[in-house]
Amino acid sequence: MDSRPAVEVCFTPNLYPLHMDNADIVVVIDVLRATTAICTAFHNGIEKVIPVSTLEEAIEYRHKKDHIVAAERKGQVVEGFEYGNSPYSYMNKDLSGKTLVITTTNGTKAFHTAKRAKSVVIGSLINLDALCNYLKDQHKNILLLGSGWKNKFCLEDTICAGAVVEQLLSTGNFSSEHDSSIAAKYLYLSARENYFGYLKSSSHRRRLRDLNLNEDIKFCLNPNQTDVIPIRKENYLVKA
Ligand code: 3SL
Repeated sequence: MDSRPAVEVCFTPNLYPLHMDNADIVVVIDVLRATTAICTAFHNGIEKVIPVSTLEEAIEYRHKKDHIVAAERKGQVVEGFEYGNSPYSYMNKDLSGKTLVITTTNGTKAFHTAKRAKSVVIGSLINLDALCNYLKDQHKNILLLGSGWKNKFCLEDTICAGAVVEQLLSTGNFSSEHDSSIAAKYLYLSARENYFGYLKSSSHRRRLRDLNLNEDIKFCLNPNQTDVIPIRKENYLVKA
């Protein structure tokens, strides 16, 4: 039996029960766009992020001092909310000391799917190398959880998971045995020269393009723009 820690991939939240038992650290990934937006917010000074599943929960925070409340459904800012899920909303403003409360269609739900995991961190392409360096130092079993779209497989989350699998396996200190992890790694290897082109016909790229969000897509697919590693503490996220 291989005694090295495992790095495995779970394609969608509804498959999580099949994978969760062996996971010490769950990495929640929603490249387009929730986990990218969360990393961007931390990079620009947000102190704390509270991911919530429902609009009702988000509304409860609306009048709290120093709280920014964000809600996305169908790729758009929900009526009545000032913020949505665009990483650009969290740039070029003073966010220091503030708390972001955010609900999105899939990403924040995936965070809650992993609620019983010992440790949860947030992954995206924009914090890819920093995330991998952090994971390499933990010597723990890692599960990369793609947020998908309403429990359907998403290519961009899988490619990001595959990039992590590739980096961790290349150290020789991790093992991997599931076909989902092998598939994610091969998809990453095919995509890595040109994520934007590779994902041209993917469902969520098309969905966001139809909402004129091409600049968001380009930002989310541009790796290694930040070193932040959002990590769960109680029911919220802080910087590791
Ligand atoms: O599903 C989610 O959590 C969102 O990231 C979707 S969107 O990119 O805001 O449309």
